Amino acid sequence: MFCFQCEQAANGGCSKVGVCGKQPEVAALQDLLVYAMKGIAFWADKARQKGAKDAEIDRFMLDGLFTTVTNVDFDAEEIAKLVRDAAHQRNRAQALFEKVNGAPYTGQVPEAAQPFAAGTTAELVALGARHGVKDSSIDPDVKSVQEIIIYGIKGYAAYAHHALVLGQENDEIYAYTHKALAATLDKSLGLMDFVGLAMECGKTNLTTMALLDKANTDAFGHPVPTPVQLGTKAGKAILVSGHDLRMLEELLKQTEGKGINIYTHGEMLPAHGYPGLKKYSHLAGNFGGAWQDQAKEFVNFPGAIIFNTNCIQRPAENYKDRLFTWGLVQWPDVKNINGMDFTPVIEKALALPGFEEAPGKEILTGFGHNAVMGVAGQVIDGVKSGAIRHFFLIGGCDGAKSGRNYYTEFAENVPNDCVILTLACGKFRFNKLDFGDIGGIPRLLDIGQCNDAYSAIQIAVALAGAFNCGVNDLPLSFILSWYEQKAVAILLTLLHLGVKNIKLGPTLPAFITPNVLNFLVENFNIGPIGTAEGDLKQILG
Ligand code: SF4
Ligand code: SF3
Repeated sequence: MFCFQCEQAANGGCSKVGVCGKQPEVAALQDLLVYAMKGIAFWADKARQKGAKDAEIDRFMLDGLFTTVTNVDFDAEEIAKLVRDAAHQRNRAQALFEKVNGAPYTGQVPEAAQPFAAGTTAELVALGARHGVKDSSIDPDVKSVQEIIIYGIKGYAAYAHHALVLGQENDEIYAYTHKALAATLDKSLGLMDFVGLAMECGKTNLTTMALLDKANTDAFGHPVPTPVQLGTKAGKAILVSGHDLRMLEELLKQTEGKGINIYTHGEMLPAHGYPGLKKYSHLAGNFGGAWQDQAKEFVNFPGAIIFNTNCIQRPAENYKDRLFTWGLVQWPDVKNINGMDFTPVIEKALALPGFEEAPGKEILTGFGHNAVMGVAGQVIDGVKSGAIRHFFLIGGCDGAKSGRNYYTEFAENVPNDCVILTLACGKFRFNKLDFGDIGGIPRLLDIGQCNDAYSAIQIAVALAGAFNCGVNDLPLSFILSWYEQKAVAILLTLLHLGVKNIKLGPTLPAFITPNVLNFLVENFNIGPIGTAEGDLKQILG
């Protein structure tokens, strides 16, 4: 195996077993799934160029790509099933093209787009081992940008999937996905073609985040600033981890009046801000810290636990029997809920002791674009009067590697006349600290999940409009942390929007070659994080 798609990648890439817990056969099957997706895309793109499309194929792409995101699916048999489905969808995509074309394709069909025998899991593992990420026939810089594109697509596939669960789709997303994946099979394309496609990937992720923002806010209303309880309520308990709000809503409905309290974990924290979710009085509070602390913390959760998206880790034996996964998230021997019937989770919670009453600290969430625009006048006046000197967007993923203390130190050292905007799970490094306020505006504004980078962009654009300048001219700095592929998608969006001077950490991606890094530095002045003190000094002068 060889995988270097996430920040945890060991010594430039995991080659024996994943630091995340991914076994070699799972890695081979995921590689084969991505390879098969390229093959489907080859035909689906050609069919689209002639005006034919197929919703089943389009949606299958989201499932297949989201499955390969870090910390989503560790179950070889489940991935093998998807590979078999992919062989079938490939055949359907070719048939779709031939039908609209009125004749078979006469050009050269790359190997990835040819039919393949979807045999036993062992046979698929062997096949997958031949189609890994390493490919010496491709120029390393081209390969680097191709991988950036593929990871960006994987990232927004997750967002598009959440939007689809809420019934919202956008054809632009499918069209770009097919075009870009098909392009990775086209040997006639060069480095700058892929650089263009990478920028378009950022644009497509912006479209996807906007779609998800619309899906979430149409369904649950715009988030409003909301205090979230970190203590516990007396009663049975279920912990929900992940990003999917629709799944949480369904669980809230099915547990109403049953004496079960629902707690959020990790990226579910911003759910408390949505009127359509906070109206449930048994949405009790937030439990634990960021995803990488789950094994240590879940042992102390006396109820059922369910993951609806990344990031699941190898479950410890002391909570595995009360752990569930939902949808595409899979861990071998952990019960998966496929669909919206949460009876097994509810029964498990009822059989467990639950919590005693123990009120705790409260933290604030719910500062989406709508809420922040509501106080835009105050914010603008604050900047004009000098009461607010600078904004820092300190956001992104969290992770287990050392070096992430930088983000805590940075937030702690931001001067009192500056506002911190935060989003995604990186906020758990500092969101329990007291930052106070500036004239009634909290100094720490939790914008939401990683996909709510859309809100951050809306806020930045509105500020730029108010001050009649570009986003790069605002007193605003981006201090980002990355871990998995959604962060790649968001980074591409910021680059697509022309955002410069981003500081990225805790380490730079292993899939970026020195030449590609130079390109990013020259064009966007993107740079690695240094020390919190040094970076603050450099930014604030
Ligand atoms: Fe390693 Fe990350 Fe790939 Fe897991 S997803 S195998 S930790 S690079
Ligand atoms: Fe976190 Fe996995 Fe990336 Fe949604 S939950 S940001 S790491």
